[in-house]
Amino acid sequence: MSEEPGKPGGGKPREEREGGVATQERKQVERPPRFKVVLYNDDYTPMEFVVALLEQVFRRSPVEATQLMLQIHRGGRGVAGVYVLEVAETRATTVHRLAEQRGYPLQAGVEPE
Ligand code: TYC
Repeated sequence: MSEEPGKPGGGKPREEREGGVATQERKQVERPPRFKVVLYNDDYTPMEFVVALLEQVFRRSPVEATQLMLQIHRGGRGVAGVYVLEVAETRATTVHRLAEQRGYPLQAGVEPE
């Protein structure tokens, strides 16, 4: 007997098609994909501003924030934090908003982990 997949109400119930309880159990243990918020170096944003931003937006300690800022300053880019997509995008947007308010060209991007 055929299953008629396109027909509403036809075929097997969703739970059965997708493997029932097994699907739900697998979903519970799967980690959602994570995304890096990457900060880029530039020649104009003050070091103190980047350190303060890493402390306040990315919850880094003063020592961590200073070390990370220097790493970005020397290496061109660095990972400020790793989050689920919505949080990563919100933090990158916050970086742009705070930098723009002060007239700094600081750039942040979001990329898959
Ligand atoms: N290069 C900047 C300076 O010398 C400091 C800086 C560090 C800027 C990190 C951006 O993501 C950055 N003032």
